[in-house]
Amino acid sequence: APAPEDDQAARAWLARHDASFGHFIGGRWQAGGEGESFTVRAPATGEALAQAAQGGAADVDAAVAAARAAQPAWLAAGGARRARHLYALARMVQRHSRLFAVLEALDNGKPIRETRDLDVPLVARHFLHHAGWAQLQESEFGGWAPLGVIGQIVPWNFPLLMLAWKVAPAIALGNCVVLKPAEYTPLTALLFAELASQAGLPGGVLNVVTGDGRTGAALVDHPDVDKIAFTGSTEVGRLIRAATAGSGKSLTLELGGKSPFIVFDDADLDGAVEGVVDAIWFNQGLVCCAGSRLLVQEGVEARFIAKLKRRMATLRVGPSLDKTIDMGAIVDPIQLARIEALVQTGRAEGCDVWQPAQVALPAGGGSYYPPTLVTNVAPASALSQEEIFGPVLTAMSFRTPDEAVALANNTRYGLAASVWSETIGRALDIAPQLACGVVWVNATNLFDASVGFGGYRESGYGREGGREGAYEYLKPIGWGKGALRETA
Ligand code: TXE
Repeated sequence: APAPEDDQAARAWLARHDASFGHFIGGRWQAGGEGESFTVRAPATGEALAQAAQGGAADVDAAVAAARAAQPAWLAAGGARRARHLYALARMVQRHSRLFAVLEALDNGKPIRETRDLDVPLVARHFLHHAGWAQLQESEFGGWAPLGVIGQIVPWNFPLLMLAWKVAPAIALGNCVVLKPAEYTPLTALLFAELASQAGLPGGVLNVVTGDGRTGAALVDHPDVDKIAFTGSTEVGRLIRAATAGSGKSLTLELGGKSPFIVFDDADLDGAVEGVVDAIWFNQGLVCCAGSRLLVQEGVEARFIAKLKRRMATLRVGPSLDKTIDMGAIVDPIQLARIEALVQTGRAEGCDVWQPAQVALPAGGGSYYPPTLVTNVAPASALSQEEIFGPVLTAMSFRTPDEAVALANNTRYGLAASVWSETIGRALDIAPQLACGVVWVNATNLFDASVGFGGYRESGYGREGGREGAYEYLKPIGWGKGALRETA
């Protein structure tokens, strides 16, 4: 077997900090005010990687104050100078890409191939893209001002990439940020903040406070935060919406999904099988827009399912630093238990659950779940309706395009969809009938910093990326107020 990816640099970084981290506030490390901490583990083995500080109200307050203090000068620096900082951040990520990729794989459990080839390059791309918007801010958004101090709460499935999606547009347009990474995966955000500071980002522009939902709630409730941008579960999104109602804070929510993957009888079936692999077994299915509901046209259903099962049997599940694996570990035993419980519910409801006998799970203390196909699922059943957030695909068939649309839209979510057909007219006819923010045709899980991403219905609202995403961090300048310097 090939040697696993070398993790020496990541281990050295952890050792340099004695595997113990405070918050990164105002351009420097600060011990957590209340002394409480939590253990960060490697999902691949269960090994303890580090202790991180459980942020309390005082830590959040210090971070918000640092962001507030830094914001006038950051805005006054102007778009061209901010662009230079964002270019420097992109170059910093590229220069340390291996360290970021290894640390992310260790902390999250996802395959190193994915962090190396997708997460980290996309992070750099986000800073490069938004450097462009900073450069154009005065000409393109002349009537708009930044919001001020932004609280950003991100999940554990793409820790560093979600940082980039949120931090890049916010700071490009003259805001300052307090970011709270997810408690399972705080390490790459801390590394990013430290290296950003070394790359010349002024203190207070980006502050990182670690901790669990209590820390997130303190950030949401802080009176001097102008906007909350959240990615995570629909349940927590609902709490945050209630908590910010009437507060005057802006809010964007990127929440769960149950995205359909629709295969017509004239699709390139082999291509569509590879599409399914990318849709639901990429990142172990821990993807908000995962194509978790397969809808296949009746005439090709049996053939397609047979091909899919053959392909599933070749998937390799293993530890994140093994370069040959297709799927890594589930981020935490709690999330693994959630997946197991939902599949168990499916069994109890009479669904057929299939897992390839050929796929072995690594022994030891890691959290693993095999690629799973569920058939014989009723449209109203839990497995059809609930976000499983794991490597579990449910499959159903349809007869007509109208039936495909009805099944696809039969969910409380509305994030993404994927349509497979060799008849482009048919695909383009279906796409606008799907109630979701993104539709891919003969493709899936494609992201770019220039394209607004976000959902409808219980998948949340607001867009991230591109021009639409930029407006989420701006407000129209009131009558009689000065130009971009209004909030300074
Ligand atoms: O998410 P949470 P969890 C879904 C997925 C998963 C389920 C639960 O279905 O099974 O959510 O995962 C912070 N105020 N997704 O419990 O709790 C938390 O600390 C403010 C979909 O891990 O939503 C973390 O930083 N913040 C998803 C972030 O919210 C709070 C990605 C997300 O965690 C908070 C993750 C509170 N009251 C899970 N409570 C996606 N759409 O990509 C928690 N947090």
